[in-house]
Amino acid sequence: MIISGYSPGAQKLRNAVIVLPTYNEADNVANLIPRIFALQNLTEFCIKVLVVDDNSPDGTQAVVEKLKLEHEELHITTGPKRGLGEAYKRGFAYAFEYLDPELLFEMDADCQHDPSFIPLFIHLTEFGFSLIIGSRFAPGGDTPDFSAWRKFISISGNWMIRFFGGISRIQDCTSGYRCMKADIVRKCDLSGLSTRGYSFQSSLLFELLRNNARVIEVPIIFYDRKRGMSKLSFADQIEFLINIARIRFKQSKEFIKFAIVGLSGVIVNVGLYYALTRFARINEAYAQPVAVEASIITNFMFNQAWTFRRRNTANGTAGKFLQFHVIAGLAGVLNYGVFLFLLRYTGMFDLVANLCAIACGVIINYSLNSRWTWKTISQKI
Ligand SMILES: Nc1nc2c(ncn2[C@@H]2O[C@H](COP(=O)(O)OP(=O)(O)OP(=O)(O)O)[C@@H](O)[C@H]2O)c(=O)[nH]1
Ligand SMILES: [Mg+2]
Repeated sequence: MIISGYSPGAQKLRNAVIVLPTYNEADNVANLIPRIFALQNLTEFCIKVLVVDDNSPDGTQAVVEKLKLEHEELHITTGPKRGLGEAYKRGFAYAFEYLDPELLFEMDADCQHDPSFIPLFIHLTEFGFSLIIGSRFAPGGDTPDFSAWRKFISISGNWMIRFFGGISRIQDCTSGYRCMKADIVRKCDLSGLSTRGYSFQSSLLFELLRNNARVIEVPIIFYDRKRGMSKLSFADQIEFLINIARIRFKQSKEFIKFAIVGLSGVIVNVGLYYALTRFARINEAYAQPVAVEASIITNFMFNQAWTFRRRNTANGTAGKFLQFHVIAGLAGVLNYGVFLFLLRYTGMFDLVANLCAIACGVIINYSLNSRWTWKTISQKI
């Protein structure tokens, strides 16, 4: 495919790094790498290929070293075998340090991913997409060589991750053919992601979405490998299932913490109000705002030190403190509005209406604080 608007020969300042993890892929890399570099003139990006090899005993490294003599943009990093996820983490870290990527590709080295999609994926990033997925399950995509059993495993696994993980809009969550804007990958916290193949891919997808990746799926046909052996094991499939539960929990963990902190705020609020009015004999009109402010302060401190402690955020503490107050005010108004509405227009029992209003307040409070006050900027790999 030729993408228009680019004149070959122009100096290329932007890099697209294709990260190819390899374990015993000597025959495949000899075939694939020249096919990737043949696309160099079809895009305004400089295509760089980074092989991440785990000391393959079949001589993959020797093949790559030989190819390097012909392709100056071919790079290799080697290390011990710790699974596909670890290989990708190592590859991304290497690319960030030495290759100055604007785009990062994930791609299997076994020729199951057709490299001719690379220029199209790159082109799509110019339209604001930050994650392009080569999708086997989007309309037009297919896995014609899969056995009935593998098709079942693959489709049901994908279905589970889509629906339990709350990302039903993505049709292929475990595809290993992706193009990502490097800026968004930099923001992801990769350190805690699984080490194995499928679970790494789905966990990375969640991290990318959490960092507001704009996604498009491009249908691909995924044929069986022609050379070499698959590394997909039964253990990979088990870990994939366990990982779905982990992702579900991770998705709700911060929210649960936020709700617990909110509850502690209620205790602070009521306790302080009681102490001020009963023991210090302070007028209710003064005691109430003091109690509210005290609970906002303790809530802020706990959220900062516990709920969102892993987040690497853009704002300083003073800014966050201010934003937290603004949101508390907004949530308070919403809470009151919902309460009045339910009471007046639905005839709901007042205590139930109050509970519903509190639930709405907590959700809006969490959503705004998560997206604004503790908005993530960049997390170290
Ligand atoms: N560096 C490294 N690469 C790996 C590791 N495991 C798999 N790979 C590579 O990751 C890519 C995908 O692995 P495959 O075993 O082909 O997995 P798959 O394509 O999902 O499964 P099949 O369709 O059965 O081939 C290939 O390029 C492998 O060589 C690993 O532990 N370390
Ligand atoms: Mg494969």
